Amino acid sequence: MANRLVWCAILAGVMSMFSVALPAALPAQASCTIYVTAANWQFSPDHIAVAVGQPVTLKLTSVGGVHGIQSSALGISQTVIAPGKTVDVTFTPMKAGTYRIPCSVFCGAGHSNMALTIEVK
Ligand SMILES: [Cu+2]
Repeated sequence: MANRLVWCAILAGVMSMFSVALPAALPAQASCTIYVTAANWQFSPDHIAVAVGQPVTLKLTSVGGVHGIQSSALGISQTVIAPGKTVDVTFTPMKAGTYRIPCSVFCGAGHSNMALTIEVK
């Protein structure tokens, strides 16, 4: 399956629309929600992009197998993603970079290749 990129563009879009005309009206922290589905053995999307300083909520679910994410660099504590349930993870990325988050629950043959990439810019 090809990589898919979801760009959380709420804040970027607001800024491009209003930064010249209405700088004082910018919301300091527009929040952003991204749905991510785990399966054996891939996150979908497996590549998301978010903005520095913008709170992000990931809504995570699984359609096959038990998976997980964890990133101390991004402030995401160990989170188990189980089939048929949705778990929310909210974090605020503070440092630009590309963060590869491997599946944090051993899930079988494809486990070592399963990762979610979060690009912060
Ligand atoms: Cu997994």
